[in-house]
Amino acid sequence: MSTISTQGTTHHTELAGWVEEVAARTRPDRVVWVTGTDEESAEINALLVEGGTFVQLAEDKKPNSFYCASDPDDVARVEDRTYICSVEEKDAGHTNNWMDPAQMKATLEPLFDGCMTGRTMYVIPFVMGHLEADQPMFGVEITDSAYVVASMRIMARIGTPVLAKMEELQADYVKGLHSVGAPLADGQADVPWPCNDTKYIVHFPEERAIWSYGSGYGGNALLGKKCYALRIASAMAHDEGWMAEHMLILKLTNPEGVVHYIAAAFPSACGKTNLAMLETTLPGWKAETVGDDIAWMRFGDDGQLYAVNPEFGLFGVAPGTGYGTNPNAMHTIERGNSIFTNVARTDDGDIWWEGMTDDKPEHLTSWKGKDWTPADGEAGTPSSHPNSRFCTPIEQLPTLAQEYYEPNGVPISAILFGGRRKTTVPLVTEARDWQHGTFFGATLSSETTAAATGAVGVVRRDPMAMLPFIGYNAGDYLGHWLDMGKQHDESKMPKIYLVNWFRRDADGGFAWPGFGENTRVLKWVVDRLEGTVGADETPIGLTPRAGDLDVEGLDLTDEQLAAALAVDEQEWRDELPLIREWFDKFGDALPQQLEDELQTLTQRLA
Ligand code: GTP
Ligand code: SPV
Ligand code: MN
Repeated sequence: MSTISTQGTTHHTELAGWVEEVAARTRPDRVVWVTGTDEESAEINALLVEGGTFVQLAEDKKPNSFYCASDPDDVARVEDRTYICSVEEKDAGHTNNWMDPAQMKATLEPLFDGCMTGRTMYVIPFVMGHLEADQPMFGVEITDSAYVVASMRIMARIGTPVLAKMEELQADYVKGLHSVGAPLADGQADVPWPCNDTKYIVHFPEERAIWSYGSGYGGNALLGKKCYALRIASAMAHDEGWMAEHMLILKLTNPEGVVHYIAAAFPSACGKTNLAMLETTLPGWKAETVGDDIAWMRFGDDGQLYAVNPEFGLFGVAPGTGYGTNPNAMHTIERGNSIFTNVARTDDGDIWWEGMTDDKPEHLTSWKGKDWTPADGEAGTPSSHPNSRFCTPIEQLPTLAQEYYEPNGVPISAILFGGRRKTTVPLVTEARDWQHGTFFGATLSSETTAAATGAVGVVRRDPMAMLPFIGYNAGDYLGHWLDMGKQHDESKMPKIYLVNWFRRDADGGFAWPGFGENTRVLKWVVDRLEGTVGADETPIGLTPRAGDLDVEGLDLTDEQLAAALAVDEQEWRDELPLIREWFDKFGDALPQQLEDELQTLTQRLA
């Protein structure tokens, strides 16, 4: 007998009404209330296999794990189709697409009319963060994609226990409505990855609601992640005095046993997951993971900033993840229970992607379903899409810190901002104070990656790595960062650093080995927090003194080290007009303190 329940209902009156209203509009064949049990999950995975969406991997390779290929036109977040529909246009200002909410709904309602015909409508109650939190952060995603159900079960805490708590509290929740936008006529056969050429990823921040149409992919469709935990939550955080940030959370213990929790904001596909599960390369140093993508941070009664990871799974960039670069991610997926999207398949029922192993398999089936050999790779056709992803339970991570389970989170002592810059930005720079650190974040820049559709490798400003995720006015967002420092005891605020693992040397290679060797940069940060090392004053901030960055045992020439660490004043003078141009976008909305910081930087470089 099926454990998939079409008989579900809820004692949460308002939710019952919303589900009914959505079903009346979208007209699915059946409605399923997702319970989150193992039996239900097995049935949904079996349905996905039967429908050709999933291919089950060999049990002895990756138990209970599935391969999936998306439509080739539905492989990443679609930033140009993503909207913040605040009531007032100014409240979405400077960086977001905006449309009047009534006009947007008038545009979307005809698309949603009957859009689930021939399909099952799933109702997924979920909570971001802990169900035991003082104020659990509930959401409900309604979706017509079984792939989304399978992925949401990994990425968030879902199902019956969540719904029970929502009912008990008659709780407020974020409403997430998602459709792939591919209704099926009577007798029409489905395709493995239904989606629509027309895509809309729409947020109504005042209503705390999300409407997503036309895409089945990750950040477009798993509405708990970027749509709720960053865009909607950042708007909540602005109203309520906390922070929702695109940050990993790392627990670092030094050889003396002193623990520091470090958060880091890097744009998409710029190294958060890797740093979050780093294998230290210095004796006696231990790194553990609290989060790899999103941090919700609130002030504790002691005046310190505490961070929780609201997610339950990892949705990581596959290519470049391997035993050499990120063994902990590899051990996590080996335990199974994972979904791999747009990677390649081996002939023996496993998966592979560029960078997983040094040796390339002799034959693969590429993410496009074609025969693939290393010769294709050499000719420039990778086996896996550059934004292919593994989706895996965070509890399988061998380095998961016990504090992941702490509902109030961990006190953050340092925040790193970083991006991909071939030039200009040195390996590590410390901000003089919170305001200067906010300037680091506000001017953060990075070369674009495959995590979003559009050109790759173009330098753009990405404030706090949140450019695609700020759910309100970006000038107000920068002001909120400054306020967080002003309203609290600066001595208890995290120290802020700017880092760059991606600078190139004269030969065009990476100047810094990165990955595990980033331990050395973290050690310098911790030494600074502990007050055991000094720093050089430069025009851009405080940098390591010769000898303070531990490079013992590193295979690095003096030239390479200098290339990684140097503050090149001419490069920074060239950067000034770019920062000016970025700040000019904000007009009067740019906080004066950031204008002051730009003046200070300009004078220091004169
Ligand atoms: P999202 O999940 O999109 O937010 O990405 P992320 O910030 O978590 O990035 P991730 O850690 O998945 O890394 C993205 C890519 O950068 C991968 O291909 C990594 O191999 C590569 N990468 C990560 N850290 C380093 C590093 O220290 N040096 C170099 N050269 N590459 C790195
Ligand atoms: C990102 O792009 O920052 C991701 C992947 O973490 S997605 O969930 O698609 O947003
Ligand atoms: Mn991310």
